[in-house]
Amino acid sequence: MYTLIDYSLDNELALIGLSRAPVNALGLTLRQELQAAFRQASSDPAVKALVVYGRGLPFCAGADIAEFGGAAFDAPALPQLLIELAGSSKPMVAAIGGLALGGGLELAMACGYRISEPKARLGFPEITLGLLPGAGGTQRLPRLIGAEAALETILAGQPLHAERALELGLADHLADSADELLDAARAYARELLQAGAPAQPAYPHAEPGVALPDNFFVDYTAKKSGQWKGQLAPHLALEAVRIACEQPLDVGLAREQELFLEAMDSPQFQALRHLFFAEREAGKVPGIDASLPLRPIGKVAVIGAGTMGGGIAMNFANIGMPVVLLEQKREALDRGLAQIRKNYEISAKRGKLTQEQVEQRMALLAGTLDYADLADADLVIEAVFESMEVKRQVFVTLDEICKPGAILATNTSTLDVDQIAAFTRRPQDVIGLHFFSPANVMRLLEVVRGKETALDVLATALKLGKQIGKLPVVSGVCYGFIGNRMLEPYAREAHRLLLEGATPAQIDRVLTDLGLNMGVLSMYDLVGIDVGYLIRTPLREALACDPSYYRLADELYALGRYGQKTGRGMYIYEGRERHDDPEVLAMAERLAAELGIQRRVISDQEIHDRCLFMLINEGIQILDEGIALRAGDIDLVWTCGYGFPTWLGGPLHYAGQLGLDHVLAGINQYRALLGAYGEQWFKPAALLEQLVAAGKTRISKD
Ligand code: T1G
Repeated sequence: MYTLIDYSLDNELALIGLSRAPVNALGLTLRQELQAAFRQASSDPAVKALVVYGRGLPFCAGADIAEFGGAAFDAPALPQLLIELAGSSKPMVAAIGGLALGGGLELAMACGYRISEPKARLGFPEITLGLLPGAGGTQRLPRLIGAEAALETILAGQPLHAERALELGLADHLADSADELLDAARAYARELLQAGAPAQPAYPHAEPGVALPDNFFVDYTAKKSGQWKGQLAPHLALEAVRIACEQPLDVGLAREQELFLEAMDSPQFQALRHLFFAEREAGKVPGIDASLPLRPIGKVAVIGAGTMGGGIAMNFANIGMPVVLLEQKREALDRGLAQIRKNYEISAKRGKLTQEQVEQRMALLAGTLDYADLADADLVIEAVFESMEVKRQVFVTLDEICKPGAILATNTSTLDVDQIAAFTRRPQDVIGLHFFSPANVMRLLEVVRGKETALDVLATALKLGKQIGKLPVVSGVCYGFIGNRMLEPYAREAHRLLLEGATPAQIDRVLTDLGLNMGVLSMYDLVGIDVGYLIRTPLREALACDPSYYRLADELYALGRYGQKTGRGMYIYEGRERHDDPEVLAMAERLAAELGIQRRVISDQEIHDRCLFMLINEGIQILDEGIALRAGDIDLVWTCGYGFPTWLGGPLHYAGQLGLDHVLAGINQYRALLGAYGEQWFKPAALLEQLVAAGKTRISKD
């Protein structure tokens, strides 16, 4: 009778097991069957109580995101279904195993009672999708745990651990383990019946607004809205919780629906849903499927104990994997290990690690000055100086000493991985693993496949990347791979605009107003103008055609003004304070005169268009060359690695929102407006022209 529900009777209990792989997403069929099973149990006089659980699966990951814009509201729509369940005349126990997220937690809250297993996670990720809970979450949660805790939970988007859910009153009990959850839920249901418990107990915070200080929501918005820059959903979620504090439940549920539909109609939801599925697509590479055997990785070696090497090593120690860290000199090695310990101690101070975990992880990290200690490593990652000669020496040595089948990885950010692979007799075992600094924090990992990289090496790197909590994105070999290659023209326009009349502060403000974490010029001050200068070395010769190319940055480099690290770069730094530097403005004027550039007032729109259109154009070119497999991969690189606003979906999704024809017209307009400079740089990618000619609104190669 049911295909996605396991319905069974245990004497006076009806057990409703959700079983829609892989995460019990509440798609139409599951909703229909859940409604039918609920009605069957409700109308069966032998049934006195119901238990809802995830049968061999997580309890429920929420509404089926793939259905939005489709069957999401086909009857029984989730909000209406949960109102029906909440009106049950018989006690219902939700047995939460694994996770209850979004609509899944709303389902659990529509049941009168909740029992969880100790490792379960309960939360509302909707805000990360540009949404808000839309099936009673904003109305029931405040009544269960109080308005402030509810607001924090909904706006955080991060799940609560079961212990915390118990403390807050979101869960009533904890089972001893996941294996015992269903038995414990059945026992709990019987206890309720024994005690004559009501089907729907009174809410602990029946009037959640009573305990709030005056003007709570106004003050909360004033305090937090800076963090919400440009995002719609947090404001809608706050409004929904405010309604919960002021209106009866049925009024609040109706208002929540209106606010949810407003969020769902927003471009921000489209953008965040795009990233949600892009993230799951990123791990799928043609030619790699689950049957491909991976290379066993039991021991990792990292060469270089500097900032990058130390951060890289931490990723593996964090998952319990032994790491040997190689340096050339004892003091460098000791310094590196000391820095790692310091990083862990900071996490411990913040309560993210126990002291025991710090010691466990440090015990996994062995230092050495001897390459011979790398001989039995299954994976070696070099994070040495960004020089091809240094990389050559490292890989020639690794080729000599590493065991057959070991994966040899370079952390280079711009050098040619194929050239590095060719230093060895085993290019099939060589791959790029481009971590982003700080390597133990940043999620993005560019996995750079050389032309000879073996499929099993690539597959192993992708799986390991996920295991260490990274978001691996595959890139082909080219200058700067995906991220840094796109950064080059984006930042080039910012630097050129300085000569044409814009100021660093204006340029950075336009970009942060769009939603980027940092303006590109202050980003270079953070990373180091010297780093930028060195990274551009391979390009400089090829680009001698444009004497204005990053000219002001090169002057600052020559003056030793590297940015934050020297207290002066595009800006002057006094501690954390950043100030405009009049000498930079004067330098820009002088250089413009030398270069014959007519300075003028530059509009914010021009800054936006020139920087973003060049970023987008390069991304489309990368896609066309096959360096990136999908537009979504490119969007992930820039939202996860470069602070591009997630609610715009990444540069290429954003291009679709702007209109590809608008982007192409803008590029052509600036090519005409900017004379020789425009001719040099504002060349539209052929794929962009093809997409526009075909009337396409989104970017894909197929
Ligand atoms: N809808 C549709 N598909 C989903 C899904 C969902 N909610 N969650 C996961 N999947 C698919 C995913 O695309 C992938 O598919 C597979 O399941 C495994 O996922 C009304 C409006 C649950 C923590 O935001 O956070 O409820 O690639 O690779 O790493 O108020 O998936 O195998 O074909 O991520 O173990 C709210 C989103 C929805 C949860 C599991 N819920 N999902 O992580 O596996 S909106 C969410 C996740 C809502 C209500 C509102 C994670 C996970 P494929 P995976 P995982």
